[in-house]
Amino acid sequence: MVEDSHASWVPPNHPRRESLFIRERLVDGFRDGYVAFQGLIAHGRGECFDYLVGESTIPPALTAERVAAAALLTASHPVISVNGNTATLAPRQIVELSKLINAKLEVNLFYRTREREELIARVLRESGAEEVLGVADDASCTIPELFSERRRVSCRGGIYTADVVLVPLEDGDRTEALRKMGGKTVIAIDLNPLSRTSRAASITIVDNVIRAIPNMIKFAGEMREMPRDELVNMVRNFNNEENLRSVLTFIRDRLSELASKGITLEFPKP
Ligand code: PTJ
Repeated sequence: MVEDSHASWVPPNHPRRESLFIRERLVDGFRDGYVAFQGLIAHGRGECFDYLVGESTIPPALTAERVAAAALLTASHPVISVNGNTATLAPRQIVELSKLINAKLEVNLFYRTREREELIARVLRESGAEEVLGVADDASCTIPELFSERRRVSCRGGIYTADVVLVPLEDGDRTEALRKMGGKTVIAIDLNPLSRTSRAASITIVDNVIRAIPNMIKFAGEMREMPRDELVNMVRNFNNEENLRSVLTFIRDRLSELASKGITLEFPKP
């Protein structure tokens, strides 16, 4: 359950209460100046795909979350990239995960402004982060073959030199550019299994950031004492193509079942 300051006006028995809370978080982040206009549109797209998976973590997503935790635990230089939507949806969880896996946090924005960078860094610090990379002049390294503002990254052990990068919820250009750099495992969290991000990542988690990050925290906690070889093998044996096919198959089967069972709500007969 998402705790929220909107609890007073959303009726306790509203059938979409949780979803309304989450939506309000985006609006709050937008009003506070760190969620982009376009972040609101992105959220709507995410909600649509969330309906298709049943607004819960589906088995292939759980597999990807477990493998992602293994990749992060065995990384030499893990980095978590944070944008406006992630900062408003799961700030404390992102910081908790970063501490658990010893990852750096870096602000990286498509719609980059100095004000948004600083506000997101502040949100992360207020959520317990000690260091936040990628703000102002710190973002002075450039990802090759990338022409959006996302190309600007920290040279201080951030995305530029990372061997494993977690990119929750983004547009696909950077994921592709990071893969092209070589030597980087890119973990994406994206509810759209067909997005360029999903198709370009090394490990794609088709799940809502709201659920995926807590799941990864749980897995990282459980797996941190596991032998390193076992974790490395988990990552090696993971096949993203197969996993994405399982996501599509899951959605297809779910829709077929719904179509055969019937989807309208039942009401008392007049
Ligand atoms: O904060 P900035 O400036 O970096 O901008 C962030 C946005 C999200 C606006 C920017 O990266 C963007 O334009 O992204 P797109 O191209 O709209 O892609 C966002 C993807 O995230 C879409 O495939 C959505 O389905 C997906 N998505 C949206 N909300 C969630 C999500 N995936 C997981 N969890 C969500 N809550």
